[in-house]
Amino acid sequence: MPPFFVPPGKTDDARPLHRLPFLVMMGTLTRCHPLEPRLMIFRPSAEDVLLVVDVQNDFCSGGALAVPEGEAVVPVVNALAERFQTVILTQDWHPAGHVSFASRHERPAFSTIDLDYGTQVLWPDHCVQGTDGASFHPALHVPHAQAVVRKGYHPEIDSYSAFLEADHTTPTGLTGYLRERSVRRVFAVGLATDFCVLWTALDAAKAGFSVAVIEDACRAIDLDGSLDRAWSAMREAGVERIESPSISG
Ligand code: VGL
Ligand code: ZN
Repeated sequence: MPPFFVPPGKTDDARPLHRLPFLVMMGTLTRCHPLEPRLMIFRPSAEDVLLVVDVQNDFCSGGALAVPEGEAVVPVVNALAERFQTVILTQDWHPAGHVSFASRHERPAFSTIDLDYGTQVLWPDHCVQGTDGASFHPALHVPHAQAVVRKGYHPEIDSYSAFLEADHTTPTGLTGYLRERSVRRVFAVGLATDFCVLWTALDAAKAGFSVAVIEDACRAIDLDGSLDRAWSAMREAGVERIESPSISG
């Protein structure tokens, strides 16, 4: 590998190609914000995907499993999406009587039970296939979104993650889809930070993608400290925590 930098006293005129990798890096990777030098700026390219997690009516005000301020992510996500060529939406998509519904077990909502695949939080019935609650928020405006990944449709398995169901084995197909499209970086946004965004970001990192979660484009449920635990787990997994001004247009 030839050196990128020319020793003092020499000119690199004779070897202009040596500068190419550096210029390529400047063009497609990161640089610093001009006013805030420590803020990394990401310029989305064809290798980046904006993954919009579960921006659905049931997770917004008035919905069956309303996330506090859930709808506040909508304008932030809309603006971010304009900066990405590749946008994928996910949709929580449960059959009636789903195993994650408290009503199925005659137990209180937000209690937990042990299932074959581990501990399951029991939720109010939400995002039932084909209902208004399962529809995207009406103000979500991402006409160029290229795929919708539905998850949680197996009656006996939940799926917070857009990559792997809660049994940690059943794939949704998203890993293969992104790899075939040569995606290398995943920017995750949406609802809820401490459940579906969390598990999606962790599984994306495990699958070998570089992952960032854009915090101001997410809102959390925050059940018994779950939000703090979520950020710790993401930090340990190497997931970047960034804010939407870090994405350049
Ligand atoms: C979610 C709880 C149950 C989420 C989905 O989108 O974070 N949370 N189902
Ligand atoms: Zn769900």
